[in-house]
Amino acid sequence: MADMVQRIAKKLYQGDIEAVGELVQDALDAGMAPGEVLKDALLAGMDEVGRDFKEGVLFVPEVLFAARAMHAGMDLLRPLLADSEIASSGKCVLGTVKGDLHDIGKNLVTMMLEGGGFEAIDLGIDLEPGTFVDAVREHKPDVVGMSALLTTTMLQMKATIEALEEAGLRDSVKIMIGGAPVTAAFAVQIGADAYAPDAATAVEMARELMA
Ligand code: B1M
Repeated sequence: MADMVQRIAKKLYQGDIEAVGELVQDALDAGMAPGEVLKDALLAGMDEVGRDFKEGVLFVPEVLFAARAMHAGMDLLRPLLADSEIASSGKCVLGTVKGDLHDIGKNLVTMMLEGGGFEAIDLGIDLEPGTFVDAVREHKPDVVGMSALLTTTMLQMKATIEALEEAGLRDSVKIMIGGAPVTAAFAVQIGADAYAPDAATAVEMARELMA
């Protein structure tokens, strides 16, 4: 079984979507518990992808392929996992703020969060502050994530936090922000709880926010 786990994690790291699907099915056929395949093979593999992405060993395309391979494995496991086994690390809603159409980084963060065991609900791009407010009411997330790539739109992060305050929802969530022009100092300035410079750190920060 240990060999099988390592092979799945290795193929996931390589972004081999087909092989991950086949190997996960083989592991299940061999009697491995779905929860074990998830934790020991898929999540462990994605953790390694996250580490190497952060250290500059892997780049965006490789991470996207690994995330897709993760999805291929998850598609097989999801129907088999008991609710307790699939219990997520936490729930995040995230999106790109009003006026901003950039979504590559946000998509990567979403996929890495899913790879890290979070339930990640992607709200899309060009989101009015009110859309975040509605999403918090509807999904009751632990973390709200905002992405901005423009110096002009990053100010919408502040507007969104204010909208959450006005709706009386600010204290029910943790807020994480990111995107090329965003900094840790800006996060403090606008009252966000966390800033992540990249998708791998976003997973680490989300875990810290849950702690
Ligand atoms: Co635009 N664009 N763009 N663009 N674009 C930039 C951002 C820019 C820096 C290019 C430049 O001039 N050098 C510049 C912004 C300048 C500024 O504000 N200071 C710019 C501009 C000006 C514009 C337009 C205004 C151009 C125009 O029309 N005149 C226009 C604006 C449209 C709009 O949004 N309203 C525009 C349009 C576009 C395209 C549509 C053509 C396209 C976007 C396609 C898409 O996203 N679907 C595009 C692109 C691709 C870029 C660049 C080239 C690449 C962005 C990207 O995807 N990077 C970008 C230049 C650059 O960054 N080199 C540029 C890869 C991605 C993986 O990185 O998004 O930084 P990034 O995400 C990282 C981290 O930031 C972090 O993790 C990610 C992964 O590690 N992160 C988070 C991101 N979100 C996070 C959230 C978190 C945590 C971490 O928590 C929730």
